[in-house]
Amino acid sequence: METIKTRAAVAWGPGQPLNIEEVDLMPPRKGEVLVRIVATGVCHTDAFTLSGNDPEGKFPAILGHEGGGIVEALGEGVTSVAVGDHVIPLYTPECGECKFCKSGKTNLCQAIRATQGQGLMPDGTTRFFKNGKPIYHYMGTSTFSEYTVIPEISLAKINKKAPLEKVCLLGCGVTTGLGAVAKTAKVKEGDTVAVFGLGGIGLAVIIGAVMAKAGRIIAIDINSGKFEIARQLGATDIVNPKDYTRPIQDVIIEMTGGGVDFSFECIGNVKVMRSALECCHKGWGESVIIGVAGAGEEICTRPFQLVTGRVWRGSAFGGVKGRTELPGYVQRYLDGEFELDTFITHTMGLDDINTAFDLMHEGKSIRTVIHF
Ligand code: NAD
Ligand code: AHE
Ligand code: ZN
Ligand code: ZN
Repeated sequence: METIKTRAAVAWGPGQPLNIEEVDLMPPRKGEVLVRIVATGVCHTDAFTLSGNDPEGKFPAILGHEGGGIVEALGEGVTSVAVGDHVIPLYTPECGECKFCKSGKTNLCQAIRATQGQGLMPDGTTRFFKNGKPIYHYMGTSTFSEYTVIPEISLAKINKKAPLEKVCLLGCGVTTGLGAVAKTAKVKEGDTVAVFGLGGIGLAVIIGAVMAKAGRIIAIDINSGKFEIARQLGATDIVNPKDYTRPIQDVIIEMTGGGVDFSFECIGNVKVMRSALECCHKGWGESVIIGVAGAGEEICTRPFQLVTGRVWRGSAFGGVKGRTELPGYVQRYLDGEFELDTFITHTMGLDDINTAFDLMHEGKSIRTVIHF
């Protein structure tokens, strides 16, 4: 196979708009797969990296990690997917062989984490080039390109009946929220839940909490434009911190007669992470950090908060193992267990992708899906 041309949105530097252009894409090497991306969501993490606040951010790069696509060609030795298969790229791969995969305790496969974090394929090189100069990969996926090369262990093969322009959202946001509730927190019937931040992640947490039959779901955001959807999805209480002068954790503790069983931080704000921990019930409340905070940011609380039984934990991709478990989430969507349409507030072509970032920053979108 020859090097091909692909249309991509290139991030040339932090804080700069993406540039839509043709770049060169080398064929897949051993253990790699060429995928045609049919659609991709735009997640806040893409904006976070583009902003320059991601310690792992490298430029120039092709961002995007919430995609759905079709296998176009196989590199040497690839056996687990075939040309024509429908796939969701995984920023959390699943090799099945590393200490992490074998532990049964985590989804954080580390087989290719080091090179992935450097914007490189597992062999330490890139497949994208412009005028002979390398362009970095992103999160092992680079879905803001019509064609991309992805390691075999970073592909989940899914049911072909699933519409890729919808289930692409299971490549990050929706799975992250659903999994954080079911797999990380293990919310049980009757539990009280607080959700901080009502973007794609927070709304998926609400859906997950409804599926877990949580008794009370408190939705918190500073953008009141998010409340209607949160209610539609099943939030029982709405809180806007701007309506209060006292700390929001105090408000929630009072509302709930002592605090929540579980809270989820879905923003990436370290001050809110503290509130999310401290609104948890003394003795047992657990707070799950999902939001990604910028370089140099640190969380803090009084250790007494933990001494007195609150638990702080984190969740990446909802604790979901991509190759073995994600196809099941796609099937559950097809079976009607949850819907995705509410998330998709905007659709557009790749040429307009900078508008998707603008809409996110203006708080006007939940998810924009880019159709190629
Ligand atoms: P988003 O921008 O769509 O939503 C964020 C929401 O937080 C918005 O509704 C915004 O109004 C609200 N918000 C901002 N500041 C707030 C404050 N001080 N108090 C209350 N609400 C506030 O983002 P998203 O795509 O839903 O992503 C949310 C976060 O989750 C990001 O940090 C993203 O990087 C991270 N993320 C993590 C994972 C993971 O696996 N851990 C996966 C996906 C996304
Ligand atoms: N590069 C950042 C960390 C970014 C981060 O935490 N990413 C999440 C997924 S966000 C998806 O929208 C994740 O899965 N983290 C686990 C991992 O191995 O990256 C930094 O701070 O360096
Ligand atoms: Zn994401
Ligand atoms: Zn592994």
